[in-house]
Formats: sequence, structure tokens, C-alpha cells
Amino acid sequence: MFETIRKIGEAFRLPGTLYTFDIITNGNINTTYRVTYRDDNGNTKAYIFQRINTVVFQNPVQIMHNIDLVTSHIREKYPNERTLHFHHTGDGKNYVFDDQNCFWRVMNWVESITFDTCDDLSVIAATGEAFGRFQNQLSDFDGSQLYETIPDFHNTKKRLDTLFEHVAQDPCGRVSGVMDEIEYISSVRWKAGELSVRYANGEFPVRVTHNDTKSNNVLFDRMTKMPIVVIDLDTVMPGMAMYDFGDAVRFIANTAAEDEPEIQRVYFDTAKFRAFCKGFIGEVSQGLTQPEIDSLVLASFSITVELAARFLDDYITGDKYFKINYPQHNLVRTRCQLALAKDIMRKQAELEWIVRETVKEAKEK
Ligand code: GN1
Ligand code: MG
Repeated sequence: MFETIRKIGEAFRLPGTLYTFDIITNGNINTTYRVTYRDDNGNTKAYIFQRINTVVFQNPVQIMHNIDLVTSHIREKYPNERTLHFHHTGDGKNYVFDDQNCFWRVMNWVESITFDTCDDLSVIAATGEAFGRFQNQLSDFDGSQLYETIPDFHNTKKRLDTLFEHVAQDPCGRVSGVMDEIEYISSVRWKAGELSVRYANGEFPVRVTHNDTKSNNVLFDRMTKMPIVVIDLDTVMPGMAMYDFGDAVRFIANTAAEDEPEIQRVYFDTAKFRAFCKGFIGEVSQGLTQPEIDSLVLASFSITVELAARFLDDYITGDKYFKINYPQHNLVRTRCQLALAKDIMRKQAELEWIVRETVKEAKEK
């Protein structure tokens, strides 16, 4: 690995000599390293080296094109906003292929802290603000310039259709062990797919969305606990505003980790939901249509079922998409997301009320 990293650093003309590299285990798709270089005076500088998973992102050059357009737009319109910067090679490209034909990119390391789980409601509200602001900043960006890097990424109906096709095929003989999960997903198939069908029918505006709004995709200042920058722009594409909201609360309002094996620990925390709502809605409420606002809770449920279906689909088809740490990992993730989806449904009325109150408060301000 040392030699591969060294050659990549050379292609990007990084000054100094390669000093250390450590893998960063965050992220289920790409492989990320923190790499440091040391100059002649002994000073070190850190970078992020990332190898893109080209099974998932089949055209990574298109991702870099999208990220370039999006970050340039933000930089031009909001010069004080921090955005991601990628290094360029001698021939002006922001990526390089290694000897094995793997796709790499390099960014500066940003000294920061991220939150996988978080009990601090003010940090949760700040995460909402960060993702809300990101969406606002792209509200006047022409999404038709972007490649659809993963087609139908958050088309829940299609995701569920695919799952049921694979259930019928049962390529790894795993289906008989997951009948309860399949039965539940089948019982909510229409409800979870509803928004994506209505979106396809033109009932909601096409926004430019982040599409992976986990709280650990916001870097925070270690001292002030204020957001520095929204990262992981690989899936920025046209999409539904409320799915960004839903994906974020799916992750941050879960009382446990996304892959918690003890289901009884998995709840949807309404106080955390309220805190995120306050931050997000405070930023975007002026720009959202009433049908979008009315769909925020359903979107939270839908994307949770969607992710459960994606994990289960990967389990049934032999764990080819998400990185797994142990053989049943995707099944454990599925069960966790389903427990969460059920709790969202149980609390639907209360969550709807919180959304209405938050919108009212935002308008009064
Ligand atoms: C993947 O790799 P990461 O952690 O940024 C996935 C998301 C899922 C997420 C679940 C391209 O994101 O859609 O919500 O795992 N990204 C892709 O943790 O499929
Ligand atoms: Mg991602």
C-alpha cells in the first residue's frame, strides 16, 4: 500500500516526503486514508486520499465533474463558505488511476470532529442548519448540468421492486431466513414508495440534493462545535428536498447506531427529531412548498424502509455493495432500520405536530 500511496502523492505533486498513512473506517462504500507528508524542517501536513468504489460509482470522472460544478457554484455565490478542494495532477486532472486501474482523489485534511451519534441537541440543530443551508445554496443551481451518478438512487419504489425481484430469484439461498423482514417491507411497500411515485409524476419540485445526509458528513470545529463544511458530495444530484431531511433524521434521531444488533435499543428520538427540524426548517422553510413540508415525516419513514431494503437486497444477493465487517452485517443493518421505521410510524402524529410547530415558529421569526 505504501508504494501505491507514494505514487499517488507524486502524481498530485504533494510537497515533502510520505510520512504516515492510516485508514479511516467511516463510510460503507469508498476507502479513505489520512496521509501525512513531512518537509525538510520536520513540519507535517495531512491529506485525505480516497479510492472510489467503481462497482458502485461506475463513472467516477462524472462524480468529480459534478463536485467541481457544485463547489464552484457555492464558492462564487458564497465566498465566505468553506467548500471542498481537490488537488490536481500535473496534467490538470483532479483524479488519478493507479497501476491496478483504481480511481483516486486527494483533498486537504480539515482538522475537525464528526458525530456518528450525538446527544447534544444544539449540535443536532447545527447539523440541520448545515444541510438546510447546503440545499439553499444550490436552490438556484441548474441540476440538469449534473450527471446522474447512480440512476434512481432514491427511487424508493424501484428499490423495493428490485428487492422483490431478487427475493423471487433467491440467488444465495438466504431468503427463507429473512421472511419476517420481507413480510414487513411488503406490507409497507405502497406507503414507502408513494413519494417517489408522486415525485416522478411531477408533484414535487426537482431540487439539487445531497442524498447522503448522515451527520458524519458534516465536519465540525472541535472547539466551537460549529459546522465547518458539508462533505461527501459524491451523490449530489437532482432529487427530493424532503429525502435529504428524512435521511438525516433517520441517522441522527436513531437512539442507537445504524447497525445496532440489539433491536430493543433502537428508537426514533423525538427530541432529536425536533432539534434537527428546528435547524433544517429554519434554513429552508421559505423555499419549501406545502406538499414538501407535509411530506417530511413520510419521507423519513420512506428512506428508512428504502435503506432497509437496500441492505436486505445486498444480503440476499451476496453482500456485493456495502462493506461488511461480519457475515450477517447487512441483515443486522436491515433489522435495525426496520425497527426504526416502525417507531417512526408509531410516532407519526407526534412528528407531524413537531413539523407544523417548527414551521410556524420559523415563519414568525
Ligand atoms: C453509503 O458510503 P457512505 O457511508 O457515505 C450509501 C448511502 C447509505 C449509507 C448508509 C453511494 O454511504 O446511500 O445511506 O451508506 N452510499 C451509496 O450508511 O450507496
Ligand atoms: Mg456517501
